[in-house]
Amino acid sequence: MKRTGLQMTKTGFSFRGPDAGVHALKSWITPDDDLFLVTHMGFVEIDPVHWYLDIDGMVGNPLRLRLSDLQAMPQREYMSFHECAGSPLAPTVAKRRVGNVVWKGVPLSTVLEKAEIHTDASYIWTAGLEWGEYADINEPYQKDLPIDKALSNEVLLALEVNGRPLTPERGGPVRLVVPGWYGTNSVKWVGSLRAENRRATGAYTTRFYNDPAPSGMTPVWSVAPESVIVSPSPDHPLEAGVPTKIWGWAWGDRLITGVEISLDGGNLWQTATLGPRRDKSWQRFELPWIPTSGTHSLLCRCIDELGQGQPQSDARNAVHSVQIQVSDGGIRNDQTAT
Ligand SMILES: Nc1nc2c(c(=O)[nH]1)N[C@H]1C(S)=C(S)[C@@H](COP(=O)(O)O)O[C@H]1N2
Ligand SMILES: [Mo]
Repeated sequence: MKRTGLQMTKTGFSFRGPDAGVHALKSWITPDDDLFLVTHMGFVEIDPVHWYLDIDGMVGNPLRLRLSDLQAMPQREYMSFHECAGSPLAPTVAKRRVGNVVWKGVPLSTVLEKAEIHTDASYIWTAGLEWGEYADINEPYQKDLPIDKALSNEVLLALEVNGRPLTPERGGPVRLVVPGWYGTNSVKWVGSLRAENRRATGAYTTRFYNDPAPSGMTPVWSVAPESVIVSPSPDHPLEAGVPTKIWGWAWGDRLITGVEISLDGGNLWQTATLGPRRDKSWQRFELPWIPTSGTHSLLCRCIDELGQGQPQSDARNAVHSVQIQVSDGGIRNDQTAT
């Protein structure tokens, strides 16, 4: 049964992101205009007055919370990178849909405690309120979280991003946010939570967003270490002999402890300077560079505190490379002199 106050404004899969890709991501906090948007079935607009969240399943105290109920609860802010895992139909293609934002909302744990979840509940199932088709299926966007992650203090029922209420396209009035995990887990337009003792049964957890692993399938949850070169970008001309720097962002569920840059397509690697992390934000890296003329293939790769790195290719977090043309300073000067 559909709720009242809901309207699909666009149907079908949709992706929006900056034209310049990762080269647009110049600021520490990504403004909404540069932050990618993804939806599988379309965008839904929800009248905030009609929105509510049902919490049931293995709970002692089933709840229905309205927006005003959530707004009256203590909220917290949490800074986190936000990254899409890419298409579930092509999971080894690196899409680099990423940003870094400050979410604000009610910790999911607060609501789960109020609902008195049973001690033997091991998963929280969540579902979005939109409807429609994706691939060849027609079912709600249902995801799940193991109870440990669901109760961790960074998982939020978010009402705001970067100091503003969530827009309808961003999943407003309320979305789930699961910092450190791929975007697919952060259910937009969230309308229900269920405590269960097994994994969710919908296509978005059983068929999509599972990676093949030696032990069977692994859910697409924790974000693997990844890094991108923001600058220089291919369309920004550089001049030989003029000092510049190579810089970008590195992130992952775990703290990034090292970034290396190659100037020669991956033969030799140099250690970049790496900045701090706040909450689960991305981290800035940079390396000074005095380019020589010609074409250069710049690469970056990172490693996290567990020693995990990035595959060279065929992975959503494969090593990022940028081809840069460097003009001969002398010729350039002659030209400008005429
Ligand atoms: N209800 C709902 N939530 C959803 C999705 C969706 O299609 N429906 N897409 C997921 C995916 S794959 C990603 S990457 C993020 C994107 O969030 P954003 O559009 O705010 O960047 O939302 C996730 N939450
Ligand atoms: Mo995604």
